[in-house]
Amino acid sequence: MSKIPNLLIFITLIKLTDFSHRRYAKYNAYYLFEERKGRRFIEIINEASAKDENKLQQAEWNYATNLTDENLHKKLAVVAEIAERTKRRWTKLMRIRWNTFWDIDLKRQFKLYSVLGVFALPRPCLARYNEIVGRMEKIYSTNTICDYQDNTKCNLTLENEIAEILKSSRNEPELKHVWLSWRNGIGPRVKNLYTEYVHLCNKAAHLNNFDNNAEMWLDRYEDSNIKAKFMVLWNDIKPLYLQIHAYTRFHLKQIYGDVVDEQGAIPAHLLGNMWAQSWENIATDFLPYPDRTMTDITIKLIEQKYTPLKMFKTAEEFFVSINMSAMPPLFWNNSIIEKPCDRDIICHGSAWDFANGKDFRIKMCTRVTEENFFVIHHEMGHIEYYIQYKDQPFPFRSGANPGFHEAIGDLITLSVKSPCHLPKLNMSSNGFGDPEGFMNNLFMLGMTKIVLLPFAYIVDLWRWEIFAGKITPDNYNRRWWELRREFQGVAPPVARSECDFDPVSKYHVAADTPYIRYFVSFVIQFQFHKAICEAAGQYRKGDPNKELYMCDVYQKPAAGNLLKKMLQMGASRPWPDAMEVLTGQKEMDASALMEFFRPLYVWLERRNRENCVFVGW
Ligand code: X8Z
Ligand code: ZN
Repeated sequence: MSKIPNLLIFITLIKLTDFSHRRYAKYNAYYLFEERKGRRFIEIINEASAKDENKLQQAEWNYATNLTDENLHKKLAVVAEIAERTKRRWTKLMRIRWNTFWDIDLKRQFKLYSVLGVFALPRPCLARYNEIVGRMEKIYSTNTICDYQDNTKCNLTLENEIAEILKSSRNEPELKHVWLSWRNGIGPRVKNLYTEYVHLCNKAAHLNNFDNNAEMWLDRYEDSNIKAKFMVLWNDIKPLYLQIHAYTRFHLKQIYGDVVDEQGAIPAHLLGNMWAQSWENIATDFLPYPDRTMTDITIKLIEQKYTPLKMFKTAEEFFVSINMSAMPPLFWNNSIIEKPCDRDIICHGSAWDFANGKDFRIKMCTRVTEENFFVIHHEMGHIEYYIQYKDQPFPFRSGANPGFHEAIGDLITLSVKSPCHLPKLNMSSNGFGDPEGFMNNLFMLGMTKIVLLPFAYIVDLWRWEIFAGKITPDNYNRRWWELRREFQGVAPPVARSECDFDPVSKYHVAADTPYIRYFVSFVIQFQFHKAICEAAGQYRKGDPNKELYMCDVYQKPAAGNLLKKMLQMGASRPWPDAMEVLTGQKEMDASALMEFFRPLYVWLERRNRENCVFVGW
């Protein structure tokens, strides 16, 4: 080849490079300027957004702790005012070309702000949406039922008498009465509101460029394939659930006879819980080793003169023992930990972040029971998360995903409920410290942790289908019971129709709170447990003295220090990065959970085989 064309090409290339370089520099200067502008802008809106969030939380707290129409209207006014301001900020924000920013932290803050959510609704629609949710919450929270024996006594509440009956009664007609009355008091009153609510949620989703509200809810998981991942997790865990289900049905048949079908779905009112989401309350009726009686923690709490405050202090002490935070002074001043008797409040437990770095609260109608003792740990886990990420920029003050937030307190309860910890609280009975006692303990845990999973899955499978228009109001209840049967293997005690509306008898459905977060939490808390136990030297794979279900991280700061590293990140990175900081892996994965319950799985499988129990339904 001749040299001349080569030279020409060379010169042309230099010219081109030179030209594109200059153009690139110009381009660069423009974007750097835009990025600097973005950084200044974000500081301003972070401050304004935190202030607005504080105002919104105040208004929501006032309604949730005193369910009057006046407080609802005040809340609607505050929402309208804040939505206007947020929309104005959003419009400015979207004029900035943040997609090209180099600084990934800054870009992520813009990205998180770019989804307006329900604030995108026009003012009257937003007001109506909030009014509907407020009304549904109130109907749910003020629902009472009549006594089975005495139908003039009609002030039985969920937290008190109803929970107690479901826990201790084995009188099938009474259980059916309670189950039905609770649903009769809510479903028919809420059905039309719910239909309108679905329409408004979808309208908001469309305004945010989502196909429907399910897509908007799932956006928090930042993974377009997340639904498929949930299904994989469920299929990994299902064999264990099937064994628990078969074992439980076999024993319920012995208690209730003909009411229970040997091979069918279990009647939902016999499982010790209003929604059959946790079967722990009936577990003591058929422990793997009935001679090794389980500790009744409720009795121990009462014997040891625990008050709601003492229960909170005990939970706090655990967190502090692993070098996490004590609850700040405002927490003790502002929280509501007992049901006030002079007004209606939402009793379902919740933890609140008032977005100013110092005001964090729990609202809970605490009673001195085992279940409440663990709910306190759960709620305090939320507060620990809030405290750890309080110094992050405002949009990052959130869980890595909603499931992470739900997992923190529960993670601690895995230690508290371990056979090693209960004796430290003076809460173990004789025979607790041997392998048979351990198996009983693991069974009790399975009856809550494994049993919740299919329930948590279908609460949102059902809502996703509704938001996607696959189920219409004339099929709401039918589809609900199809899913209940298919995934949980439970059935209603009497025929249901579309005049009933059973899903809304669950708080989160009435209160517009997504539920798949608990499914996520109940899987990943075992991954977290494995990681902090390893860090604390309390777990070693393959070591029979350091099994996962035995681990207690109490007084092990190494566990808390590792956990804090992840909590402090808040939502600053996509959740797989946060997961990696704590566990070294980027995926949600059921193997830690299956390892934890392995001895129970082996035991149940053998026992069901020996008893020729049919597995499935
Ligand atoms: O709602 C809760 C917490 C408040 S975030 C008490 N939980 C779910 C429920 O009660 O249905 C915790 C576990 C499941
Ligand atoms: Zn929670």
